[in-house]
Amino acid sequence: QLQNVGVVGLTVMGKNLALNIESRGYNVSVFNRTYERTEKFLENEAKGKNFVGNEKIEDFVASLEKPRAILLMVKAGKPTDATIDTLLPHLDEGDILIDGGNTFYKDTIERNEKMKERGIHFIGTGVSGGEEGALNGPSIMAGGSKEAYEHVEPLLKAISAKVNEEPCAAYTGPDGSGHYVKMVHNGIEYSDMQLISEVYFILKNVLKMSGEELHEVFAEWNKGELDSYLIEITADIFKKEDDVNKGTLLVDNILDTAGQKGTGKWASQSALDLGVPQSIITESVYARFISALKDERVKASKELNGPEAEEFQGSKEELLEQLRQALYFSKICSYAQGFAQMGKASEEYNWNLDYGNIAMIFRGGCIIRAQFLQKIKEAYDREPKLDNLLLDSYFKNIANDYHKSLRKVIALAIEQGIAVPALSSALAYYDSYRSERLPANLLQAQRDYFGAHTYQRLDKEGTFHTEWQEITQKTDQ
Ligand code: NBP
Repeated sequence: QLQNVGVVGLTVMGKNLALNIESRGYNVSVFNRTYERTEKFLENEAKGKNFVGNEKIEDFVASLEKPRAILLMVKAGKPTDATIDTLLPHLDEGDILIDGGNTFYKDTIERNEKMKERGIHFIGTGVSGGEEGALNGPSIMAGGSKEAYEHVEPLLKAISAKVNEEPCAAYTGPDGSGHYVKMVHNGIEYSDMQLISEVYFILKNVLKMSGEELHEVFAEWNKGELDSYLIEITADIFKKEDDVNKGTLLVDNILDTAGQKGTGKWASQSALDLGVPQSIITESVYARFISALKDERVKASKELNGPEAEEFQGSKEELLEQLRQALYFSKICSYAQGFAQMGKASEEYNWNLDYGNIAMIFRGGCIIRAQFLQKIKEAYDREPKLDNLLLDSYFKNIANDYHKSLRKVIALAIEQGIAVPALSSALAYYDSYRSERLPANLLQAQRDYFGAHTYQRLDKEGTFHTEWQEITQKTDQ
């Protein structure tokens, strides 16, 4: 009997996705470069289920019904190329390769081209939700051949997360679009986490909140506009006691040095390439970098002064509400940047991304899942060509009200010497975006002065250059 689907790569993600697929009624054939991994899988998690394991790649390919649908869950980069190279000689025209790894979108664009020449369909798929999501329902962002997508759509929808019974899996557009959307998702995940962490630090250091109080604040916030997975797990984290230092919280004993796998950085790099402002994600990446300078920071903390920490004199209730509003509004600014970035990429690569649909697939399974994604969907339903989320009626109302809280929170943090890079960059973005005039006129004058880069004028068409030195010399005389 031929198997319905093939899965290559049996570490955490591949194993869990394979189990997820099988649990939806598919027969699954599996392959892993190192055969012991396959054997272990078959002896343990897969025992008694509809799996077939293969030691040789040719047997694996031959075990699949045609057109073959093969999900690759191997390390991104060279391992993905190596896996494709071993598969290729055994594949037939019309077979479908789905790369579910965290692949750089430009690699997906290239592989898509190469596979097209060979008559193989290639689908670059963002899969979000980590280990748990892979097993029970991830968010799936598939880019590539539309025809092939339609063939595997029932499978991808079946294994994906569901929100109100709607699957969080969709076709994003051609070639690298799925992996691009996943990359921006990961960038947004960085900024969501950084914004929450900055607010936590104010709660802890200004309001001197205990773990129990922190838990209550986040649990309460999770019932309203901020309702999301990340706020929910943050509330949980403040309940976890430490097993080593009894009577303390685990979070207080964790080294304040953040790790990363690089996808947030990719999102920033792409924004720089496209020339779109992506300051909140970028500041969040930098915040991780500076956190990693722990030894230097410990030294510097003994050398460099900040303001004297003053006891907070204001109303705790008021500050709590300001922090909630600041967090929600900054989050909106971050999504406004993320969606604007996808808009620019869509133009650049002709992807024709559907932003409302993307918001819908982010609603379940993935790390940034949140109630407010429904609001983004509604915004794009109202105006599919929306320039910026902040201009939508719902988001505009929030912005026009909550920006005041964000200012108060940032001012407080500055007074107390607490770094809030992501919150600050959200406000700087907002204030820049809503400014009819910016000081770039002076920049243009400077550029024209030292480099004859020319400038345009407000009052007439054309390109101008001024001999600035002559003018200043004349004025000096
Ligand atoms: P890893 O990213 O650790 O990849 C391990 C797999 O890659 C193993 O099957 C390994 O085979 C195979 N592999 C390597 Br390494 N080099 C190879 C090569 N040269 N040729 C063939 N196979 C090779 O596993 P993971 O954490 O399960 O993630 C799988 C993919 O899913 C990655 O792209 C990851 O970025 C992505 N992803 C991960 C998460 C997450 O939360 N972990 C979430 C979403 C997406 P071996 O057993 O023979 O060494």
